[in-house]
Amino acid sequence: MNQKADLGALFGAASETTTFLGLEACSDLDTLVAPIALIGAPCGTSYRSVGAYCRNGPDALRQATGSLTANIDRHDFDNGGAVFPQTRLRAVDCGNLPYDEKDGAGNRALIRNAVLKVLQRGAVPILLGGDDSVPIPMVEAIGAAADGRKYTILQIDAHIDWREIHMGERMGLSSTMRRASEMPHIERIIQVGARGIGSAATQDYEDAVAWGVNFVSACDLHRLGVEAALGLIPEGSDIIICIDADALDPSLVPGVIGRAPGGLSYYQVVDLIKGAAGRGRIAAMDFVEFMPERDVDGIGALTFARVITTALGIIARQAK
Ligand SMILES: [Mn+2]
Repeated sequence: MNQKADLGALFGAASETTTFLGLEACSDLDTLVAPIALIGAPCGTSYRSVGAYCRNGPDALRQATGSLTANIDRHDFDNGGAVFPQTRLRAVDCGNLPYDEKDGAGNRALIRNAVLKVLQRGAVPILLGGDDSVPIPMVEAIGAAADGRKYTILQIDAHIDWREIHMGERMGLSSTMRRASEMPHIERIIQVGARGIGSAATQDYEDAVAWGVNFVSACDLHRLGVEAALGLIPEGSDIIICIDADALDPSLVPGVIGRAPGGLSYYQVVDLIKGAAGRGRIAAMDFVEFMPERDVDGIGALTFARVITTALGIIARQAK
């Protein structure tokens, strides 16, 4: 039996939470009133060989915030004040979308419709994956709501996700940035953190460069700092930030299917999000590829949930 003392109990929190940070739940997107809406998307378009391997990601990330639910209004040094500086700026948690592992098209429609509703209600959608296929319908929904607006994608990921097709599937997690590049409302893509060997061939990388992607590899980021990436974001941009958990070093987030040494630190990721918000407006974010079954004693859930918490505070501050 585990007799370890629990931080939540020390803070006066219940050890279980059904929503991220114990935030208010919103079960009906048609009545959503909040500046930020979290949506769990356990499955998008999975490859048959591995299935919906991140389906437990959203709930594990919520559970990782259990110890903080009683002190969400305390000073958060990573946000320079309470996570949400005013009660009206609090995010709501819309729970998980239903899914059918064998019905990628159906899952994509559910994700697209949910994100579109959030945007129509004037909130910033925060998608919790699921694998890295779930941003494709999210980015599509932003296009449907774009009204002529153009967007910059800041992708933070160990892998570039530029395969045309993989295992017979065009809408899977290895093709996310190539599919985004084909959407007319995407005018710029900045990809940060690539390293090691992924599913991409050299030709895929060259296709991305030919499209106009700016790459800041993990190696370059460590050598040059986050400004190397932030300097590529024009002032006043509308920004979609796509974060794959494997962008972070596997010593910080072991709970991923493709651990890649040489990854980013917590503060490098935070400084990228803060820096992006300082240059433009964050329109949407996704946090994908967290796989609790591969985590080590909850360390990755803690770190990734902390990145999400900090991001919520950054977005709440731009909603003022
Ligand atoms: Mn990815």
